[in-house]
Amino acid sequence: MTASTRLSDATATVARPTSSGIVHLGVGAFHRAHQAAFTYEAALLTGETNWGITGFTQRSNTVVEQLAPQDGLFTLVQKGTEQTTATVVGSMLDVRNAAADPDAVVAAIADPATHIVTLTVTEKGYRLDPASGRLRLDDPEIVADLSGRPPRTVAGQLVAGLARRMPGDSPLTVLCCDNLPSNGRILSELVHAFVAAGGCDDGLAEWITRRVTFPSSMVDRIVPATTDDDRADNERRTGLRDDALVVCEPFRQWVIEDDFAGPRPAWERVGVQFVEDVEPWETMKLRVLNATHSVLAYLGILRGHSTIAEAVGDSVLDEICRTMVLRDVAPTMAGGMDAVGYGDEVRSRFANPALKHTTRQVAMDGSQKLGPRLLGTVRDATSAGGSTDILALAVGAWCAFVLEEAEAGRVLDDPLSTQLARAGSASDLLDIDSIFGPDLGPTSAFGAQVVAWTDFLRTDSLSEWKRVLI
Ligand code: CS2
Repeated sequence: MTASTRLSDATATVARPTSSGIVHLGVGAFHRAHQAAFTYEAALLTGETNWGITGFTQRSNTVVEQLAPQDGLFTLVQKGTEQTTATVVGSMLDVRNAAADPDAVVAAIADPATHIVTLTVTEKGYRLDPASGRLRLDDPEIVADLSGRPPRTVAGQLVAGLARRMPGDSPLTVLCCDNLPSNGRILSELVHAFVAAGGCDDGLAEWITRRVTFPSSMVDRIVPATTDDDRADNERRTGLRDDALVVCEPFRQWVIEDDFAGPRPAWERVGVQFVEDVEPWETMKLRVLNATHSVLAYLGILRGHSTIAEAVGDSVLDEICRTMVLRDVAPTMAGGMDAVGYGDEVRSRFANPALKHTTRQVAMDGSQKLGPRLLGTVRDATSAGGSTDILALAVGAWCAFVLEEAEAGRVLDDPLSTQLARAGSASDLLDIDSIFGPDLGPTSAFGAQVVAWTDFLRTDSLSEWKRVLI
């Protein structure tokens, strides 16, 4: 065997499904380490062969180039603090680029053999106004899809696929797996908003209401970007080259609202939880795990830490995160939810040094992440008369990061990068309505706290940081 023999059906003995009951939009590393792995294990247990996945990337061809020559196979490397394990996942049957072949995605959604469409397109992929959670009907790509071109946006693809599916009347479950609050409801509203704006409904909205479900779900697994070192280690170990390899932590969780329009894999047999109302889970994950992650990313970068593990190992930052959950987040949480205990568990997962999850990876797309992770809590805490001080520090950390990146001449990895680069102060940033809404702007009480923290973070020396906690 030569060093460059590639992982594929010809070189690995891996059980494969025979048809795709699932279409997935957004085949990034997270999907492969999460839904694809759960689905593969469930199919292995039951022997059902129709739970293959046909995946679509939305723009980049990289994932297609990585997976297609490997017949969709990829290695999942789970890095624990002490132990690393690796398995090959066989559920991806086909991977295509939706931008290059827009009709393929419409046809796959319409195919009656497809029972479930899952999505991980990231927060920005939905083209929502972050403050209101509504589809941005003035987004140029949405406008272009509405004018009837082959669809390129998620809303356009789903609606075109559903319209083509309607004559066969076969039900469908559309399962959002992105980090958004009430993600099923948001996606359902987005689809209906697109249908209404299209102006030629022909009974589609009514059919969708009757035959299509949008369960909410909470997904969790830390999946850092794969590095060349990860791929080289694997090649040394197995003798096979795997360009599609994915690295993740051992922990994984998936909680789904039990609202399926048709059949689904036996996910409950591999640890997936089905519940009546997923909202308490989603809220806790977003406001504790993802919020802590973002705080560690922005403050971590300001303190010179390149990984999340380094940032949480910095006792000042660890303490800030613990205090944020205890003082500002936990009091807003529904009774029965142990936000403080969950926060402690989360920080010990973040401390896993094997993961090397970079602060810059978590810092990207801040304009889309602040709302679901921090600002909802700010609103709840404010109306209950609770503390928002450390939440303001968290938002101040984002402001300081954005301002310092602009000063250093670096372009932000954020869909609002142009607008953000024009801001000269925290007040300018707080003035962006699509992020902060009309209520959390620079003249609000919260805005004043954010401005004060941003000034502190940009002027005070490292030793002064201890003051933060007093
Ligand atoms: C992270 C998440 O990149 C980010 O913003 O906070 O991707 C996080 O790793 C996952 O939600 C964990 O489930």
